Amino acid sequence: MTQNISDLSGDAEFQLRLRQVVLAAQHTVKQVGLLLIGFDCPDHSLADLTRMPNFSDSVWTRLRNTLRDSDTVIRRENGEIAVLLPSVNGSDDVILVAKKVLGSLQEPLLIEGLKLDVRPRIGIALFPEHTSSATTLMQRADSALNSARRSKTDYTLYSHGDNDAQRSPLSMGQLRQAIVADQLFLLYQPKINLKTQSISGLEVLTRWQHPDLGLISPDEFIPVAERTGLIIPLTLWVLQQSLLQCRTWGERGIDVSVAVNLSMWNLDAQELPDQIKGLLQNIGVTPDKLELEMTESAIMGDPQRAIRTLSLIRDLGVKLAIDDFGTGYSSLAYLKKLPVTSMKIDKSFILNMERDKDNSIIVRSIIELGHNLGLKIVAEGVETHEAQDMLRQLDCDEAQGFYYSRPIPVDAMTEFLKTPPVKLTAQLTEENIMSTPAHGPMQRNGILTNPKL
Ligand code: G
Ligand code: G
Ligand code: MN
Repeated sequence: MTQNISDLSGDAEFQLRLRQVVLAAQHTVKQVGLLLIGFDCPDHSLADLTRMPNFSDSVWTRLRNTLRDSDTVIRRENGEIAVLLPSVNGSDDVILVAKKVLGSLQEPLLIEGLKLDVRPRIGIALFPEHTSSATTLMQRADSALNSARRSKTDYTLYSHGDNDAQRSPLSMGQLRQAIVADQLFLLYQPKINLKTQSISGLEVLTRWQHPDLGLISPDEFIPVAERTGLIIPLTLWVLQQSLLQCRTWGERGIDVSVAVNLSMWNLDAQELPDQIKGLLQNIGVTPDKLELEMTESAIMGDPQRAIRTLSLIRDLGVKLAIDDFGTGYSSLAYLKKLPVTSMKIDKSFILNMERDKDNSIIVRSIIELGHNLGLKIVAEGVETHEAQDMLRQLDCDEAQGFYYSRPIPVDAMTEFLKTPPVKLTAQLTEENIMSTPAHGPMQRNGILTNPKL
């Protein structure tokens, strides 16, 4: 089948072409390869440029010179570019093409007189290796592209383990709308000081109340926010709302700090320290009331840059925590250099530590390591009294988990922080907490009074 490179401009036409080549391949031992190319822009203020026609055109020209005439190229509305390889022997062939594509995009692209420094990421899926249906091939490539973006690798082959949530139909437009239309809201989950039994702070967790799809978890919308650049305004909104709430609590005599999650992209943004400083000043909250949490992988994406950004934030007096510790590919050399104040042990080690000896050994080692580095250690995913007791014995400083409270809305948290004790139970799900906002708190004046603690 020889045909000139088709510059198909609509997804519908692309699907048609896809069906053609899939039909043709079905009767041969050959496969169909799909490359989905996305562009990450280290300078987020320029990210919108990668969605402009000029940008697609430049990429287009580079690809035309690289690919075969029989390959189909399409510019997608979101600025991504899809390449269809109608007849390949297997993934090795497609990876070879992916490398050629990456090579052709190495020189910076000139857009509107600007040298645009972009990092192409490629998601790869094959028919019939990864799916037996033409219609889901694009979704597979999309999943693979998400993995490539998350792991900051140049290209990734679809793997059956890839999360379905990564194929979510959520769009940038919807998320942008959610931020302006107040569809996002915050939940709060307490951290407990294991020595004084008081609440040492609250983690802030964002939720999206979608008008049609209902409640959406951050596991679904944060990746969308990250790959569209919307994570920057989203995080600023979360910071602003959390600090406003912290101030309101302070005015009511409730002295509590808030911890906001950052993503890798936030650490790439050089203006973040100044923005945080501005928010603290304008809202009138002291820096010690704010903590920021980020995972090891968020830091290790570009450790030098992350250390620079984090140091500036730490200099403001804001506290910093490494989140989900133990799950990333941490480098002990960097760990020592990070200006962080605490370390949160990932819940996967805590959830079954009573039964799993390996996990309890890991937890013990992490606590020792963290303490040797002068860090405060927080255990996440504490669901039982036994886990709490073990952590106390291991000299862990703080704990967070369903044993104390699930993440709950602001009204419930306010009650929780100020009224008499009735322990929140793990049976309360987030959903029924939403419909029954006020319930029983377990502490007064910051001191837990439940005898089980
Ligand atoms: O609350 P839940 O367990 O569903 O959170 C799932 C994941 O989403 C966690 O890893 C949490 O850190 C992350 N998350 C929740 N809220 C935010 C947020 O506002 N910003 C970022 N970057 N991540 C968040
Ligand atoms: O990645 P991060 O640590 O930010 O994720 C925090 C999320 O972990 C919370 O929003 C909550 O949904 C989840 N979580 C908190 N405590 C527990 C717990 O005790 N058990 C389980 N399974 N999940 C928890
Ligand atoms: Mn966290």
